[in-house]
Amino acid sequence: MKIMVLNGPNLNLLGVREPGIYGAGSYADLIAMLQQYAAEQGIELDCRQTNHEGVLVDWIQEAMGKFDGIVINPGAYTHTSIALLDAVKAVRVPTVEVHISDVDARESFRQISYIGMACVHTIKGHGLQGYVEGIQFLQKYPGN
Ligand code: CA2
Repeated sequence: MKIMVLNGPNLNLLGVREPGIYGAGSYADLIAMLQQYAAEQGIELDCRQTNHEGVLVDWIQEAMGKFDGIVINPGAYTHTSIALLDAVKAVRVPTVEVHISDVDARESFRQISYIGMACVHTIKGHGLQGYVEGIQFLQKYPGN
């Protein structure tokens, strides 16, 4: 099983700032934890981070026909990007949206997710563990 894990803008700064909201774990810690889980489960993970919306669109398209699922934290593009929504709709690769923080308990502008309208599942407020839960959801997803 092959899963693409995508992180959007500023998530490379995890652990560096705002630990009260996003926790103390760094981006490197997150990837190490996910790769360890994947190795235990025999899953192939491809983990990528970018600050650029179009790069996320390119990567989602790349997953088509090559990956069994996508776990994505689109960062702030969650709340603005119809391009990401269209990409997930187009590729028909089961996609789980993950947010480290509980976006529903924050500013009202964080309570809209465009990409979420095309995702098979959304996980919010479970910290870095939410990414593992996203992979687990895809492991159980019909057809996988
Ligand atoms: O809770 C999440 O995972 C978010 O997707 C994170 C985004 C935010 O815009 C979304 O509303 C919710 C922001 C990521 C910024 O990450 C940072 C991490 C450490 C320090 C500064 C920013």
